Amino acid sequence: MRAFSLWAACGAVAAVVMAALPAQAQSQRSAKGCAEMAGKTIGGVVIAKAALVPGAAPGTVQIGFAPTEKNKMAFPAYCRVDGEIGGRTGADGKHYGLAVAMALPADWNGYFLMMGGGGLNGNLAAPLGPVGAGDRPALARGFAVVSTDGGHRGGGFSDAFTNDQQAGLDFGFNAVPTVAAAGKEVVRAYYSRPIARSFFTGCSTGGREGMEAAERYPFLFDGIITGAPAMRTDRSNLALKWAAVAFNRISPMDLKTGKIVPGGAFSPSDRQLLIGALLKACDEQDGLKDGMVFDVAGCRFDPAVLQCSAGKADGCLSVEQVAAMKTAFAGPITPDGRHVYSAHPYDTGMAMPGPIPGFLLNSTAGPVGGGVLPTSMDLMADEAHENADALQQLVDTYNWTNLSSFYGHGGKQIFYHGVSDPWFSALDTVDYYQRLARANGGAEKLSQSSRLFLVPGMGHCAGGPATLDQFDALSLLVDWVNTGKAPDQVVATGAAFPGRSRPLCPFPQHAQYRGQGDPQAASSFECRV
Ligand SMILES: [Ca+2]
Repeated sequence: MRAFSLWAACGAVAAVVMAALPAQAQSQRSAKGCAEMAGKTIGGVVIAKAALVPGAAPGTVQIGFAPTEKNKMAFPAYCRVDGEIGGRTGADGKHYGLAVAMALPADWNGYFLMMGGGGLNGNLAAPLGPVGAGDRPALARGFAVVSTDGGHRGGGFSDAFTNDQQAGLDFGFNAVPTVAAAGKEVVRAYYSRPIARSFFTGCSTGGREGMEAAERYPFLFDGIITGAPAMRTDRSNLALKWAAVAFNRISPMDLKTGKIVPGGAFSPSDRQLLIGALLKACDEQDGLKDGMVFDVAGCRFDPAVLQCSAGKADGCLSVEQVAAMKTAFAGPITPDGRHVYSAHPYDTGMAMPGPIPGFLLNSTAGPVGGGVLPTSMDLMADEAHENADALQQLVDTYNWTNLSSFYGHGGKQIFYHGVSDPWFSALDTVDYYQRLARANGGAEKLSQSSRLFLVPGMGHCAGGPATLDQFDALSLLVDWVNTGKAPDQVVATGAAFPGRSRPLCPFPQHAQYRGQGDPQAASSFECRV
């Protein structure tokens, strides 16, 4: 309550000050103050460029990877700052340093937001703050936003930068505290006002960075959104290889190339058959046949129900196909029965095509795989190899669960994870969340500081043929931090089902149809175990 009062006071003072200034004067002050930052070093950021960006009408700014993904909200005018922290020539002769981009809106809401990265970083994303924000990116709400490339250039999945010690350390952990501290300094210098609240949002590697912030730098942020965290990529990659081996062993050979057909273990009609059988088994368990499976824990689909009585025919699966599925989805298990990674859930996106295909189509040892299609694996040797990787051990956020300092100052964390994520199993995040509960006073107590929302049908961070992947968790997180009111549900919509909304529910609850009411509307559902 004390924190809420303080913020209310700050907001009131800011409102009075801003009301006293004519709008034009504010804008001119921003324009002048913005350009003046170029060439300065603030908080360790060597600022190369600083210029005012005019406001943008809805539908004019690309905010996602696809050119069609445009902003639905107007963006305010803002000061765009570009700079670098610790620029230097690395051990391999290449340039390294933490590139930083900031958006400082003229009409600031008093909040600071740091964006997490993606892949192996190396890309400098526009500082708009779209993750977990639905169709209202943080900048559109007046947040001061910072993004970083994480310390190296290149992007994608090349790990060549790790040959440089500091670049490896920046990726491993140092980018988050360094850029957060520097970004805060720039914000304070620009507005000459204290920061009321600080937030972090990210998915995948950005999700891992959000976990890192909560675990290692508990006082940096007041609220964190963690999507599909890349919390132990060594183990999740072993799970992908494990599945690839199971599927590749039964995949047909391409007679022209003499190579396995990637993703060929299940024909398009087999895949349809599987999705149909999954829906038959699990769709209606949440009270409504709507092509979505909300009762994830209660879904007891077994692909053996599709097994042919003999051989393989249309309309059923071979013994080998059923066995490969069971092996792959169960995850890697050592000869003595130890689970090296969590199982992957059966879900409606498991056979989806696309840039990140569903888990059923996996054929390589990791997200990229380098074109190698493994058909055998020495799990123990591979695991030992990963255990000897010092950078991997530094990067992983899977083990640490003592968040007493983060929770102690009122820190709140929202996790979300697509149930059809083919790279990182949603059940691995469930496992982490359950360990968090054990380490932080039990499930009930944890739910006052951290909640996990599973997103049925969603692949890695977004997308899926039967998902609602648009949801504004950021508003709920801000409310939670400010008022202590925990989010009881997050309403989701999505392109797969126009006109439909559903509640995403805090684990272990799921959305259940009330038995009456508009089947398209979230209000016809309740969250329950
Ligand atoms: Ca359903």
